[in-house]
Amino acid sequence: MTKLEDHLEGIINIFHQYSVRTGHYDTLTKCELKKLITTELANTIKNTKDRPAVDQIFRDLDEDRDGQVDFNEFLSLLASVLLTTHDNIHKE
Ligand SMILES: [Ca+2]
Repeated sequence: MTKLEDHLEGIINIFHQYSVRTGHYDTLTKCELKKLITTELANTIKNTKDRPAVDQIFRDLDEDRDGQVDFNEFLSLLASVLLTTHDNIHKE
């Protein structure tokens, strides 16, 4: 596997680590999403102590409004996190 392929698989593995916990094994509940963000993205998404902020992130991601964030919906969070990380690297 190449380095990039390895990273991509790593992202999927982390999503699954949280998605399997409660409810459907392949989607994130709000609680699982919050745990993932506060644990795995602690340096990137800062305002997660703030409950309304997490609620807002969840609402924005849950495009089909089924109360779950699936991997497809999670991709928009990944895209914005990648963009922020890229911007920050150029600022340093
Ligand atoms: Ca959904």
